[in-house]
Amino acid sequence: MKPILGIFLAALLVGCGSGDENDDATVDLTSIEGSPNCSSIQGLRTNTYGGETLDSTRRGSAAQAQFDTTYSYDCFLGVYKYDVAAEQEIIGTVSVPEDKDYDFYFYNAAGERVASSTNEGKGVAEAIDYTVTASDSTPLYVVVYDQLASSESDFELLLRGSTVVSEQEDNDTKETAQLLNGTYVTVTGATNTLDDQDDYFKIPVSEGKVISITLGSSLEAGEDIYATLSSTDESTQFAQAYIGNEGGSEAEFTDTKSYTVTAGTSEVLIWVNSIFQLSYSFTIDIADAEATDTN
Ligand SMILES: [Ca+2]
Ligand SMILES: [Ca+2]
Ligand SMILES: [Ca+2]
Repeated sequence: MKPILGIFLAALLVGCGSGDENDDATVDLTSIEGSPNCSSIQGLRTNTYGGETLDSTRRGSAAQAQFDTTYSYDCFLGVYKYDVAAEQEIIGTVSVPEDKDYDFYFYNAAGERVASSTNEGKGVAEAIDYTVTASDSTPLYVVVYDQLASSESDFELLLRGSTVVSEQEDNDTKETAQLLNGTYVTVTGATNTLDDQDDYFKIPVSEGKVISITLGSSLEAGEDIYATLSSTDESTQFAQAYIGNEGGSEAEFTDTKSYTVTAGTSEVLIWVNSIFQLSYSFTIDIADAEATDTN
C-alpha cells in the first residue's frame, strides 16, 4: 500500500500544477457515466455526509467504480460504488491535497457506515482496510468528503479488492494443494474434526516480493487454527499465522505474518491446519518489498 501511495502523491504534485484532470494514471469522476458533477451536488451541501447512514438519494447517484483504478475529483464530495463479495478484503487510500481535509467513509448496500478514516489536518492522507461481511451485500459505497472547503483541488482515490475463492477438496496433502492465482486473494474454507484437518494451497511468487497471509476465524473457547507458509516440499517453513481462543466467549481472531521471497522460490505452499470444526478465511497479499514511507 505504501509505495502505491507514494505514486499517488507524485502524480498529485504533477496534477496540481498542470490542472490536467485526464492524467493517464487517473480517471476523473465526472467522466463516469451517471456521475453527478460538482455543481449539481452543491445544492445537497446542507446534507450531512460521513454520518452513520448514507441516504438512498446519494446511493442512487453514486458513480460505478472499479478496483485498481485511481479516481481524481476536485469536488468537496465524491460518492462511488464498488461491486464486492463477502469476505473480500478492501484496501482503500485517499491522497489529500495540501489545502484540503478530506475524510473517507465506507457504507454497505443498506447505507450503513461500516468503516471510516477521519485524520485531522489538510494534506493528510486517509486509508481504510476493511473486510466485507456476509450481511453487507453489494455494492460497497465509498464517500470522500471535505466538510469545510468549496474545493478546487483534486483528491485521488484508489481501492484494491482481493479476489475471493472457495477451497476445493480434496486438498488434504501438499500433492493435492489447490492452486491460487493472482497477487491478492482471499480463500474461504472449513475444517472438521473427523476427516478434514488439513487444507493445502499453493501460489506462484517471485524473488524479492513480500507475501503476507492474514488468517481469520470466529473461534469458541479452546479452538485454534494454523496457517503455515513453506517451501513446496515442506522442508523449509517461511512463516506461520496462528489464532486461538484461550477462553471466553466466541470471537473473531486474526493474525498476519509475512515472508520475503528468497532466491529459488517460485511457489509457496500454504497449509491450513486445525483439529476443530471451523470456518476460516485467509488473504494472501503479494507486494513489492520496498514498502517504505514516502513524504
Ligand atoms: Ca481528513
Ligand atoms: Ca477443508
Ligand atoms: Ca482438506
